[in-house]
Amino acid sequence: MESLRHFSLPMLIFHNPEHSLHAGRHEMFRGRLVPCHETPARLDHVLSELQRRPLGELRTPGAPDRALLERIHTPRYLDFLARAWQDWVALDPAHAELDILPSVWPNPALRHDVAPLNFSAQVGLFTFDAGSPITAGTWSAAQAGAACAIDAARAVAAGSGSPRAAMALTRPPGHHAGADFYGGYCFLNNSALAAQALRDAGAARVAVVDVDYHHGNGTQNIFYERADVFTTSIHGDPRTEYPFYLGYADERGHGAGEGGNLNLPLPAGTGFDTWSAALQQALAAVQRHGAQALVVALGVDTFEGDPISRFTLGSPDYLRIGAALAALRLPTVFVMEGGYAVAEVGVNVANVLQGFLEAA
Ligand code: Q9C
Ligand code: ZN
Repeated sequence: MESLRHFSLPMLIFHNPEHSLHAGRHEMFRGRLVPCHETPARLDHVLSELQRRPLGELRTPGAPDRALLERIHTPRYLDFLARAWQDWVALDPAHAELDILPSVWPNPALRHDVAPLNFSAQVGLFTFDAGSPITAGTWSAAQAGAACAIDAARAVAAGSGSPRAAMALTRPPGHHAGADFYGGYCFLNNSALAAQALRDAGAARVAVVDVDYHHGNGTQNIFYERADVFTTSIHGDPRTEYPFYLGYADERGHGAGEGGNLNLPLPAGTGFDTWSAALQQALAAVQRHGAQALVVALGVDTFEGDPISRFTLGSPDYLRIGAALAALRLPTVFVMEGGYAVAEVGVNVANVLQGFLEAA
């Protein structure tokens, strides 16, 4: 740790003290319910690695800011998440032992503008997959996670003397969640909330760089028509990789947001050399956009050992990712997203932070 001593300002790490309240049992996969990949143990491994390797000061978040939540998500969606569990158990007390999963969805030929009264129909209205169970503690965990993202953003935005970087160390993740839908294990879009908090704190232009293996469809969707938040994502080619229906290179933003989104899809099997060339492209675009602050949607499911992903990055590569991000010299908020090689998630996340701090 000799090399870390010269940091004048520590990184602040806001960790979600309620994350383990969200613990789904099963996700649907090829006709069966299989154990969830997105587990509380993931975050426990990061916390224990940060105990071993002190890269920042751990903090717990304050209360979630409902007004800010409503700048990213719709009130009808937030209200659904807030009461979903009680509505589910009210249908049948035996439901208390079961997760909420959808069984019916409105495809584009059906109506999305009216919220049905039937509970299962509501669930399908607000999600796009059957892999993201809602449990008794999902809403509490998601809100505390959103508070981590907001507090991390406000910490780096606080002005001179504030640290140049902070992290929201949280689960469930967020980048697949849109203004009024959940999916991909995500409920509240923590990265989008961090970007909005940075905007509200005075950064005229903010960039979100999404390095998770999966395309950040929720974040792209939220900012697609806005000029003030540039979004870029490096991810598995959606022709073969989740979330399949978004993430192509021709999606460049719309209206005022035209040119404000850059997708860099890469084929399954991609290794670090090709991946880091894509990162350089993404970072050059961030600079061209004139961003004054950066949000990193930090998934480490690009790791070679990840059970549901197909890039081949090794643990030392995450040090170089951190250093590349630090070269932008921007106030930076890291937001924890995916990564399912549970035992290695801690080392890989800590490597990004260490690489960033050593280059800072
Ligand atoms: N059998 C994030 O990394 N399902 N979400 C994959 C696996 C969805 C990943 C199917 C993967 C979502 C935040
Ligand atoms: Zn992912």
